[in-house]
Amino acid sequence: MGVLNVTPDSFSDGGKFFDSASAIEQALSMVNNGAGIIDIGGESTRPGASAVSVSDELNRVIPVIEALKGEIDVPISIDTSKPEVMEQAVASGASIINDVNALRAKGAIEMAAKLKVDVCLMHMQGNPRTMQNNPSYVDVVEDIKRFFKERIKECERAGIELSSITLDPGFGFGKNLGHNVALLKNLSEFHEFGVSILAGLSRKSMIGALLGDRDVDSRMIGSVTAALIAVENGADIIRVHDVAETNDALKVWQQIKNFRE
Ligand code: 7PJ
Repeated sequence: MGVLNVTPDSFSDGGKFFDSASAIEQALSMVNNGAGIIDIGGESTRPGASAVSVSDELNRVIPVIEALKGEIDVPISIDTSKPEVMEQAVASGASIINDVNALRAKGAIEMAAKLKVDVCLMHMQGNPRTMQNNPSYVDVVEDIKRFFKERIKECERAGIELSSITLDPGFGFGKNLGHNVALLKNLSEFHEFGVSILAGLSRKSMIGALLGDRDVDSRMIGSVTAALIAVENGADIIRVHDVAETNDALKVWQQIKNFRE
């Protein structure tokens, strides 16, 4: 899954792809480099980010989805928590809802059920504004499993089938470095729900921390390494900014793994 942020303030590439023309160029390049999904987001969810209105979010993402629709042959996912944005994005050509709020916003679960598209339910403790203020868990893996169990139950009650759900532990969303590392090491545990697992580690602060306070522009190799570990530990989908580099690493890893002497 290649990340396409159409926001002026995303932490890693904010502003770079804000106009539709460059967003389209970036999406095409990610597809050519092997992306199997393009994830479009119009609201930055980085720690401390401010909220975006429905109309601003729509104005950012809809023209890009419309322009991409006929140009790329991979699914488009919409990174949003707002039911109104889900509805218009799907009407414009998106076929996956990627919600960092796991369909907890008012009306979101009903909207996703009505639209009958695949959904990614991500775990977040707190909200983007405050989530990094002392996140705490009894047992991060078990606590998030309990959250997923509850959300899956709610989804099924609303008419969303298990087979259309993907789960994501939400690296960096209300987690300290220890929580993030524990989740990555134990990622395969989330397979107990029998659905796909998505991991988003690309350029996140945990990579910066593991590299000794490395700034966001110099986290590519660290991110590729973490992506590879996620796949080794059972991730089915990885959400990345650096599609070509991640794809190279996965190709080498996979061929060596499958090599028969
Ligand atoms: C994630 C996301 C993630 C899913 C963002 C960033 C911050 N969606 N949207 N998983 N992160 N499913 O790009 O680092 O980790 S926005």
